[in-house]
Amino acid sequence: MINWCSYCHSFIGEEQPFEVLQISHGICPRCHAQFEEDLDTGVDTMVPDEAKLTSLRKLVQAASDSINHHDADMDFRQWTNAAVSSGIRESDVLIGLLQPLLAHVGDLFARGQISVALEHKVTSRVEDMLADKLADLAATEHVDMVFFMVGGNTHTLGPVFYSMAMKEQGLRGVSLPETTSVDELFACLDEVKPAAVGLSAALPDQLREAEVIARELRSRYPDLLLALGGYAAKASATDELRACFDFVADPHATKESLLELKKAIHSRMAQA
Ligand code: B12
Ligand SMILES: [Zn+2]
Repeated sequence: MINWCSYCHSFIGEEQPFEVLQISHGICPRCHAQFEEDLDTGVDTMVPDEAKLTSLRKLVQAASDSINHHDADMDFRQWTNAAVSSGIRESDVLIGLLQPLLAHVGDLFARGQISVALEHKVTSRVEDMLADKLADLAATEHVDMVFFMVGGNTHTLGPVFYSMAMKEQGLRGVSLPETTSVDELFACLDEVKPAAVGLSAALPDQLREAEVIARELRSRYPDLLLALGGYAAKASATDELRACFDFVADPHATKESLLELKKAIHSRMAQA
């Protein structure tokens, strides 16, 4: 289930059962604070926008219908623009609509309900849509976090989505290509000197490799903030692995994890 705020229509987070691609409505922390203030003042300023709720549901329905009907020709750019023009923040569209949609596609494929061709077509349509955003992300000089794809992890959309959400928080993330070696990562860190490095792992083997890289990073760059993320990061990480990192992102709670990361990066910068 995907939880959205009924009042301001921002994405709150994913909740169990994660595999159900449906909108559930709650209240975000900011609107909750306003709600409490209204109780104190006796003036009710909070009005849920039914039309927006309906349009959000329609967007999710249109995407899931097209996938369930084995139609890979969906125009994600138009779909994203429709959501943004209805007042939804772009990073919310990505992590609150597209990410659960891609997970749904992965589940359908794992259950044998869609072909690998359809899965790949949907993914490449999302990649195409993000091509212009990547150019946009590359436009700033300063880098807060360098993403490294562990063990050739090809799930490159993850760090791109995350970097777009970081951008809205005033942080800049840059991903290295999945073919980058560990030595090239070190060379990049020496040159760019970011506050943080983020290892992205989607598969269990990649997690094991992440642990080895994290130990090496810790001894070479003791001041660098070490982050771990990706599909496998939260659910399959052992305590021993987590202890090698300063921060482990939860793929179902990107928004919360991002605020935590922002705090960690800022405190690291203040110490430097
Ligand atoms: C699209 C996709 C692919 C595409 C990726 C294209 C691309 N350019 O990204 C392709 C086709 C290449 C692919 C390949 C494979 N895939 Co795949 N893939 C998916 C799918 C359907 C969606 C992934 C996605 O893009 N999600 C959207 C993004 C935004 O989410 P995300 O990656 O989790 O990233 C978010 C967070 O995790 C976080 N994040 C990510 N990295 C980092 C790093 C840091 C530091 C931080 C802070 C945060 C962070 O930021 C993002 C924003 O919230 C998933 C299904 C699923 N449930 O996720 C399967 C899935 C991940 N794939 C899977 C598998 C098995 C594979 C293959 C092994 C298949 C094969 N046999 O070849 C290969 C792996 C190749 C490799 N060496 O890595 C499995 C993994 C199961 C497991 N853990 O063991 C899944 C879960 C499918 C399934 N249900 O079986 N895949
Ligand atoms: Zn709200």
